[in-house]
Amino acid sequence: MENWLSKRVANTPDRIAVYYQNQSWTFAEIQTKILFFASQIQAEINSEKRIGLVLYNNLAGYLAIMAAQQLGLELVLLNRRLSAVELNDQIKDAGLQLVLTDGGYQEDLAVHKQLNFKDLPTTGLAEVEPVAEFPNDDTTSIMYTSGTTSRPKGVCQTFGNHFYSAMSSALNLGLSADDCWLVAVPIFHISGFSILMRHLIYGAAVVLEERFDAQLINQRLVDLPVTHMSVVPVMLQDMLADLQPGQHYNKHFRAMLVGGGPSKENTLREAQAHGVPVVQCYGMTETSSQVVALDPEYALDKIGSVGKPLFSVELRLGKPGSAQQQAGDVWIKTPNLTKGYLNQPHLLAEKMQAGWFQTGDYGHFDEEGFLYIDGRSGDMISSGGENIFPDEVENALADQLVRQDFAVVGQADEHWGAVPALVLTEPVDLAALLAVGRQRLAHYKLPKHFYLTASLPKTASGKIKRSAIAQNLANYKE
Ligand code: S0N
Ligand code: MG
Ligand code: MG
Repeated sequence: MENWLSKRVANTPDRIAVYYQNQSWTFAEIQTKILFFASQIQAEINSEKRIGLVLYNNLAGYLAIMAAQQLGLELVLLNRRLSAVELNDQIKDAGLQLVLTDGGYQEDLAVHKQLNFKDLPTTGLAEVEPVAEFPNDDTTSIMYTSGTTSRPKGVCQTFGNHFYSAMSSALNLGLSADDCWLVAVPIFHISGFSILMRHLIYGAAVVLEERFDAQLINQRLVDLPVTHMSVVPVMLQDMLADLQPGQHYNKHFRAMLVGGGPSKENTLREAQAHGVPVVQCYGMTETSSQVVALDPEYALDKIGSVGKPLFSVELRLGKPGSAQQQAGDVWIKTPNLTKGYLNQPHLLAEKMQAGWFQTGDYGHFDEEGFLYIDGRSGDMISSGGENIFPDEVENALADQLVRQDFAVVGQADEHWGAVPALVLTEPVDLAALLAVGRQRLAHYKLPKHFYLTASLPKTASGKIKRSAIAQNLANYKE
């Protein structure tokens, strides 16, 4: 396909493209800024085909993504909440030579060249020749996800993946020339990045929000002509808690897309009571965002369901080749699916069967074919839309706990959905333990609860039984 930005500017140059703080820019105006930013990046690259970005949801973050795309670079979107140790693994895996970071980012990363946006050259720049094409099969974005046994793996998303994803979402939600999407989910996650791709493809405006502040965002939804917003459940909860009686979002607001983890039924009912039109959805980094969504007209009748597969998505429960089941593992087949994990093609192959991808989640259909996600195989903890694998937390703490059996498990949490809990068999200096943990792990991965017990349940082969521990937490001493 033709370069989406060039195409968009050719078609609708005068439409508003971006709102940030108290300013706005049309597509033509923002293209000028993007190409200038591209010329700044161009001055710093040699032969690299791929660069790393540490971004905030601000104008510079937006411009960096768009500019690097104009240069035909692959973007590795680094999660700024991770520790430097975690990011250095990803930088090494992706073979990055250059990482560009927001001015607000302070960590020193192990990379040949780390540059703040504010230190990019501003004079003596050569003009940029934007790429003519955004080829369907070319990777444009790479996002790392953790796994149960492997180290984090880079999910490669192609232009074709993003295009199909955007089209399927539009066929569900509808499109209008006045669409405007508020971006408070991180642009380094697919939840946020996919909005930027839809924005180019649809010609929809985006409102960039650097911080998630429920009160401020509620006010934005009153004041600005926002039609869509994407959130994870904890964000919706916070926004509803903050919504004042009689405070209503602007009359054009059409959809609050909620994904990235299970919503509580009472949150959905509260949204309904406030007249907030919720669209539940289900998707993952590997599928370049949502693959299942609840059509808004069913929002009231099918509370708790994530809906039906989008137009470009086939979904089945149970192994391909067997009869379709009413309940079982979720498998999908879709052109939104990643072409693979960076440097580790076998990892995708392991999850594929006859063209179907095993998501790792399981669920059931109701009698009308609406999908409900019931859980996930394995021990993954989903905290506020961030995934945490007990293995990575245990590995980071292992040096300090060599003399004892211990385990990290998920514990239900009213606010975050779930948080990690650490179960020990000997007392330790927790402050010292957490200080070391913090050097190695993102803040949200640190255990929030601590338990002491005489011994841990094990399998016959001596492996600690996490699921038994998770179910038994109430019986341990906190
Ligand atoms: C919920 C968020 C915004 C909270 O972050 P906030 O308020 O900015 O926190 P900080 O100020 O940085 O820190 C305050 C304290 O809170 C702790 N903390 C922060 N985040 C978490 C967390 N997730 N879990 C536990 N603790 C957390 C900090 O450590 C700090 O602690 P103290 O006070 O002790 O210093 C933030 O977490 C956030 O942005 N979450 C969303 C992430 C996200 O977008 N995930 C989705 C990933 N999945 C996908 O992208 C696939 C699905 C998808 O595409 C999708 C998802 C949603 C909607 C639509 C779609 C779609 O398909 O289009
Ligand atoms: Mg905050
Ligand atoms: Mg709040």
